Amino acid sequence: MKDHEKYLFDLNGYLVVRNALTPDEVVQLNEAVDRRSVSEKLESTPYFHTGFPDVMLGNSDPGNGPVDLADGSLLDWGPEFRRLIDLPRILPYLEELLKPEVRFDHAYGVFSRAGAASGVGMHLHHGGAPHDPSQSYSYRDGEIYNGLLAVSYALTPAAAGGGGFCLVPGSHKSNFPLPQEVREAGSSWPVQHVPLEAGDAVIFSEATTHGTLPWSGTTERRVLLYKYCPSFMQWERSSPGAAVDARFTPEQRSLMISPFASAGRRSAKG
Ligand SMILES: O=C(O)CCC(=O)C(=O)O
Repeated sequence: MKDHEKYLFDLNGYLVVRNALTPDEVVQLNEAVDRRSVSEKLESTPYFHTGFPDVMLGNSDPGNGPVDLADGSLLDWGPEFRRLIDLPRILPYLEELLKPEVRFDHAYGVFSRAGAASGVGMHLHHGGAPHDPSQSYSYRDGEIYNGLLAVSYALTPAAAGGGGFCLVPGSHKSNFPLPQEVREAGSSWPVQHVPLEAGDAVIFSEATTHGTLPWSGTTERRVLLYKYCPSFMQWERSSPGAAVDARFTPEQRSLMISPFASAGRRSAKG
């Protein structure tokens, strides 16, 4: 992680990594998403989250935001999805931002129908206050520390003004709870939309107030979220959400083992 990237992450609570996925990886992931009949499902449910451990299933009311659809774990959808656990382009960022070591926690997908079909987005959530150690941000003795950290991969472009991921820059360090005026700000300051090309990734602290603006893009919105913890912590009850077996490389398995505090002992090879 370069010094200017550390500066920006510390300042804003997020960082955009352009071309985190190669064009080939974007094509393969989109084909794999097609095989899960996502476009067909979007005909009846214009905005949904899926691929997470079933225990995360919550919302069934489209008026409240994304509907949660059960379709098994994203990690069981194919090798294309398992490969993202330790993507070489992203892993160095995780190693810098999660101490003492990186632990993969869970993953899921976010999908919206093309056009102005989804009238709602996902409300702004989280922030520096009230303090929640499981999704917190701090800086001490020259090092950055995070609780839950997210990597969001765009499989389709998100043009400026077309909706999608948004956040309040700097809110990972806010000392006051999210005011109602900001919650209702839509895409106005201080809420910032994050335009992306397919293949870009957004790395963000879960302590940064974030949400989703209603989608009016001309393509489907396809986003994959991979979430990580410091190695002593588990965030999601059924983490990592899939059997940790020979489908995963030893390096991936070492990121997926149960949380514990002592550092330097997370190799799944031995
Ligand atoms: O739609 C997005 O990119 C963000 C989704 C989100 O904030 C969440 O799943 O908690």
